[in-house]
Amino acid sequence: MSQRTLVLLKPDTVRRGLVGEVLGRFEAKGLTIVAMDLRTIDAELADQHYAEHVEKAFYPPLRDFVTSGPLVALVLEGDEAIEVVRALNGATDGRKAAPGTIRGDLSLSNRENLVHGSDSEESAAREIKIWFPDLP
Ligand code: RTP
Ligand code: MG
Repeated sequence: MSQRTLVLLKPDTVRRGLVGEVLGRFEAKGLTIVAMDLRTIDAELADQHYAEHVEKAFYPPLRDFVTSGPLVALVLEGDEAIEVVRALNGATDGRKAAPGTIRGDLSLSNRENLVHGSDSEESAAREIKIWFPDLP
């Protein structure tokens, strides 16, 4: 079933010059870019995006990180795109993520883990509306 998912190439991806590398993996997999934008977000948008995490202890440093510089927000589309993107991203903690995944190959951090991918159809719909309210 074709799905859309919200993906972020977080500020560490941009700072480290890995946008091409990471985006290339999604493109090579066969996913289609249907929206893409480089932007620096404020705390309000971070709080909206991470609504499920705002009360958690790890959230304040996460908010500082995601607002620390430009990131690339995109919507990817394809068959089972939500699960496929999460598989390509790998486990949350880059130190534990399997080799072959984006985080497993390129991140050594539990916070600065390069990418975000929506975790369900409900999350994808909610997040796409937050980041790309005008996308048809
Ligand atoms: P994401 O939402 O970014 O795709 O990542 P995820 O589902 O694998 O992980 P999630 O549990 O949703 O956590 C969101 C982001 O918060 C940072 N994090 N820091 N204990 C910590 O310090 C901690 N745990 C999570 C990561 O940047 C994670 O991607
Ligand atoms: Mg998550």
